[in-house]
Amino acid sequence: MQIFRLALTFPLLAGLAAGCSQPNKAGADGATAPTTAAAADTAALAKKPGWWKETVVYQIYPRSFQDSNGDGEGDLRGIISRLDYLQRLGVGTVWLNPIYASPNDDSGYDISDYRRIQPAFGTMQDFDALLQGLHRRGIKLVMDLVVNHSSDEHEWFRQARSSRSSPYRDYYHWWPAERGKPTPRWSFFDVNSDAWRYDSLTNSYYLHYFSRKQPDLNWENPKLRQEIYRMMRFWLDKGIDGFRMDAFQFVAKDPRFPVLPPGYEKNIIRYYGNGPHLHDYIQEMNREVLSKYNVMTVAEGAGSGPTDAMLFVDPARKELNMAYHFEGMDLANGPDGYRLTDFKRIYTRWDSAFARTGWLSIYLANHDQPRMLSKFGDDRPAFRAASAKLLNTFILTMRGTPYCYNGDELGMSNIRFKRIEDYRDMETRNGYQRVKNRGGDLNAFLAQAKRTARDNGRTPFQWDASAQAGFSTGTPWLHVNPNYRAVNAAAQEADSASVLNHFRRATALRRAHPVLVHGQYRLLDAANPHIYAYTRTLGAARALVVLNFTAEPRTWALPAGLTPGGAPWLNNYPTFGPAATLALQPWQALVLPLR
Ligand code: TEU
Repeated sequence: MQIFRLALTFPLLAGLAAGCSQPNKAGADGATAPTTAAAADTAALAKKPGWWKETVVYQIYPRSFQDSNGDGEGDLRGIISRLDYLQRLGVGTVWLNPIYASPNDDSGYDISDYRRIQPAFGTMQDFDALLQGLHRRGIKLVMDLVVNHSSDEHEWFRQARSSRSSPYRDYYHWWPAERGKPTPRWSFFDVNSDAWRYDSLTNSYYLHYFSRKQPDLNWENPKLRQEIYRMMRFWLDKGIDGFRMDAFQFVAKDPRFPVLPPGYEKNIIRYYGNGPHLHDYIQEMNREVLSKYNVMTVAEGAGSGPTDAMLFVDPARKELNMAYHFEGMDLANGPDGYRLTDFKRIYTRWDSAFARTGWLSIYLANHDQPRMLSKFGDDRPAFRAASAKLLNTFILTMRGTPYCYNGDELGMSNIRFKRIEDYRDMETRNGYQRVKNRGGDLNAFLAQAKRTARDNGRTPFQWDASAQAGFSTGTPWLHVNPNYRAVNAAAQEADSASVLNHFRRATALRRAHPVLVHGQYRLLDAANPHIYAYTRTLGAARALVVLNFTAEPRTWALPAGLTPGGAPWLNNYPTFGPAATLALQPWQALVLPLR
């Protein structure tokens, strides 16, 4: 069998990989003008309508990315100091989790002032410098828009709760206590799972789908909607490039709060998503705000299936650009992992539903999830790098806009805290208390948290092998994963075969080949429990992706009619035997041009 060395047979990629590891010259803000091919490409793309289809989104969890002042929390100056790193990833868009003023009950998703920067993150000047630094490098910036709820410390809520006749009263949902107990509503985070909180000041309950400190805004009220549109224009006029719309499918509620059938909470998206007038609100927002800017909009969650999701993004309806679904995420939460055939079925079903129109996001993790590698790959040392590269190959070769969650380009893994005291996330802490209150099995809860808790994905970014992984000179707000000495960006910079450099090759490949962005997707060998194989086709351009989702070597016979047209475009092993039957290494990922 002939062995190809990727660097020898595919000089373009080898050259890109080498270029990637060369730091750019720093300018005044630690910032530079676009100097690399990657930056020139992304800058050109940024001007195109529909740029959001061709971009690669990199999600930054600001609290854990880079601390610049030693207070143990990441901040905007920290991100600014890493702009060259972002540029060399070859990503086109950064999505920032909330950086607005917030008492941080839910890590910034409880906003007390939508137009101010949380002091721990910096100032508005820092924000402007960040936006400028990104734009100088041809990278777009998308912000989180959290308008299903505000913080209970927002001025609107302070006013609203002060009296039943406050002009802000109708900015929120209230149930006067003289009507008796409200009809039950389930809460995601509440210690009693109760979404109604009694407030003695006005003898009323207020609604909070999330925590008690996150009262739900009343979208029925046109004044509230106008406030939100003004706030959106404030950020768009600053020059940001779009919004990721948090929990947006939940904003519309029937204010009569009808009784829901028993067990509704097990199917919460069906009952909380798609409330009355939801699409009227989005169309109004589109008319009054979004249509005036060349921006990207993505709804977090969009109904319970592809048909509902399409309503958000069918261009004819003039609503949003793309949806992201939870179905892929809901796999693999149990102790037994997931079946690859289910994974393939879900991604294939969503792809076919969006084959003619609409657009999807492709992601395997975010700040609400455990680490992609621990959940879908294999984080044992022998397979960590190969499986992380395979998962990144998947994200970057599917149809839809890829989202990479910071750290996944290095193969960061779950921290698996042993004690509840180590968790910072209120969801986990309240969940623990809930189980304790009902005398439940706390060990079972902790065992599950090791697999699924959100803090697994929120540990500080692993920059280098120095103290606290180079994240902070102080005490980090959440423990650093002890594996940082082996898994960190600096070590991977130096290794052309690292997960990081593989990621860079994959983003470069996607930029170079429109077939990987727009090409039609076709699943091969659907029943194969070990291999995920698919083709992408755009006119005469064709590519084959073959992913061995197991820790064992496997063989896979090329279906009749598929003939590789040269050396691999991407390969996470140095070996490739071009043959009618591919011999695949554990977690091998191949992208092959087809004749
Ligand atoms: O998440 C909304 C959401 O739908 C939750 O069910 C999410 O799936 C949950 O966090 C999983 O544990 C968004 C944000 O992404 C999340 O970080 C916030 O906590 C939440 O909204 C409230 O703002």
